[in-house]
Amino acid sequence: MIQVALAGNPNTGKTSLFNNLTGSYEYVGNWAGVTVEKKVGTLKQVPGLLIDLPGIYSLNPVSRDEGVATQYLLSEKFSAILNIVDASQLERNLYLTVQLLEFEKPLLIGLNMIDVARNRGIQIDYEQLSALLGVPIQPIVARTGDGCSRLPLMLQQSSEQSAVLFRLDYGSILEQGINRLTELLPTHTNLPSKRWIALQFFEENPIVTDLLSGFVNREQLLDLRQETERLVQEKTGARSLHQYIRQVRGSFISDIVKRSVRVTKQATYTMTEQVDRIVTNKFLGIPVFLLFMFLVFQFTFDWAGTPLSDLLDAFFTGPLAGFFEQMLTLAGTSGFIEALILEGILPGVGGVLVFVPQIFILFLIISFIEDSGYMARVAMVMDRMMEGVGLNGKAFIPMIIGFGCNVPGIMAARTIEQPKERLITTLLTPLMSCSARLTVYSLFAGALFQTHQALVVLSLYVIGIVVALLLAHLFSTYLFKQESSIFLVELPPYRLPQWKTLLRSTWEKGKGFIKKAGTFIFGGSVVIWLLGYTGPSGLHVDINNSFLAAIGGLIAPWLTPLGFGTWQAGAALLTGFFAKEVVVTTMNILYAPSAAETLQGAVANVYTPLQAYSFMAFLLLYVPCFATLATIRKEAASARWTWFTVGYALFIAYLVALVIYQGGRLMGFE
Ligand SMILES: Nc1nc2c(ncn2[C@@H]2O[C@H](COP(=O)(O)OP(=O)(O)OP(=O)(O)O)[C@@H](O)[C@H]2O)c(=O)[nH]1
Ligand SMILES: [Mg+2]
Repeated sequence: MIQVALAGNPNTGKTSLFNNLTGSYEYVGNWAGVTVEKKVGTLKQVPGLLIDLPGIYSLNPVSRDEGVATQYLLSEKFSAILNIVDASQLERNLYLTVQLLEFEKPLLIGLNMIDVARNRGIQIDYEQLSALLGVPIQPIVARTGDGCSRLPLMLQQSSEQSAVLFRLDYGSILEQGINRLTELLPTHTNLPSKRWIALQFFEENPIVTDLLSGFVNREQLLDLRQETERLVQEKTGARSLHQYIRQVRGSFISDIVKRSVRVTKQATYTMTEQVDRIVTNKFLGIPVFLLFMFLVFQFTFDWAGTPLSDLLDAFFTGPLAGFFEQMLTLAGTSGFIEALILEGILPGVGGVLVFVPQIFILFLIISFIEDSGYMARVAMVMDRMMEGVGLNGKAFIPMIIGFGCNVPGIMAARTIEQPKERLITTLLTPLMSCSARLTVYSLFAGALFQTHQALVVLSLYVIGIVVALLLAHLFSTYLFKQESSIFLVELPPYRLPQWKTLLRSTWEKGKGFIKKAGTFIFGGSVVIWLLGYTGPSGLHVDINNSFLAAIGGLIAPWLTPLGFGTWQAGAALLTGFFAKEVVVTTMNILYAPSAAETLQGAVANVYTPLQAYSFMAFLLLYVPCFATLATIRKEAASARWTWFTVGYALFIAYLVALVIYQGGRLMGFE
């Protein structure tokens, strides 16, 4: 069985190919840094595993996700490397290829994006290139699958052969240094190529340096590096050893490119350039983004989402409930079971499922942002504002992904280079309004703000962003020592996403929501209903004397200053800790809308618009859900920071809701 590692620069189509060859679906998007963990898949055509890795520019890692790739190559057993190279940016991509060749494992190049290269008039002589590098090359279009079907067999062949010997001449001084270092290395270890290790060490690759200090005296190592660097500087005038090595590789590569590539027409990026002139404009950038978001909500609510959702609701509460009622009567079930199903499970699960249209529309639009190339632009546009608060534009990418679900958002923070900025982003991404919270907004906005739904919801998203930025400023000033920041984001060319990819990506995000409804929310409905049905005084009590009322009543007084000091609100918020949609489930069971009335009607009777807005703001900011906290715990590797998140979130939520409600009353709203 073969085991092949996929390696290549970011955003070159590795995951697209992985999905194609393994039949799985992993996250694909048009910006650098989509994949942040290694993913293993089973090859369809030949027995073997394919391992998708985060994209890297070099084996010398800068950020945490890049470290994953280098670490994998160093510590895992695999039979070959499949190096994905972007044909439209050959010269830059080959820099990594050279380092992979030096690694001396069987290597195969998948030359991807040849469709893009062709459009730009880039003609590559594959055979010549393959001969110059000494490895097989297969041209492919990973997005459509063209040329990909030959890869598995080629991989199998490569895996059986030994690696070709690749020797780039680094000049006598460095070669001497390399020899001296390799002599220091023990012979019987499962280390990769010694030459590779030596070169990476001279380049100051931290992972390799750590690895080496397990075998060789650290001081001896550093002395050797210093001496070699000094000699190289004297002889060549290079600034550093690192720069010198880059230079040698660079001139080798440009020579190869000169001999195998012909550009037949002048590059024209007119479409991308014209769009960028507006979208990334210094003054227009942020307004354009806000307008885009506004249209998103207009679409999600007024134009498509809510009408569809109303239809679903009518179906659930009408024909479906009727059908269940008849079936239960026919089966002659007890009153208890009947109540459990008709007043607990059906409204509990159905009440959340009716929001499927809104959520899927939102996911469709997020997928569009991801796959079109707009994502990196938003990061760039936001960079100046983010820098003002001690982060950089890249931190905005996790936040946008967080609009879908906070969990992948937090994972995306791995691509941020500075540890401090990464941690702050991890801690603040939960303030982004995720799709689960959208169900609650839909409920309240539909009940109390019918004419301005999109605007009200947009304002909540903006509150989340603004609070996150303010806190980022606070945290980076008072909690962490300052570190200098670099902002490197690549602007990929815009690509019109394919429908197939978009729908697939939407479904992959949305299916979790449906699954949750069938499992977690289903179970939650049963528990919540039981807690509302039973009480300290016995079975089947009035709901106001139930356990649920007792539990909710404990925190209700605390909520009174915020405008929603009822036990129902208290109970709903408590259950929301498990998943934010469960708030809707709880309300559906608690307010038990009758046939003549919808839940929205019931809510409109209990809340004023001001109270509703305060409630939504509180729900947006208070404790992250359980899954999000677990992710923070893992990514920040600290229980303390996890508790810190719970603490600051509760505090800020209380403060903001208080200001909204009390301020609103002072201004004469009710
Ligand atoms: N035109 C064209 N687009 C492609 C091709 N292969 C991939 N893409 C697109 O390129 C973008 C990046 O694809 P991914 O598969 O996510 O790239 P990746 O190498 O896994 O990226 P990272 O995980 O960030 O390192 C997506 O928008 C793909 O649809 C191709 O052959 N031609
Ligand atoms: Mg990827």
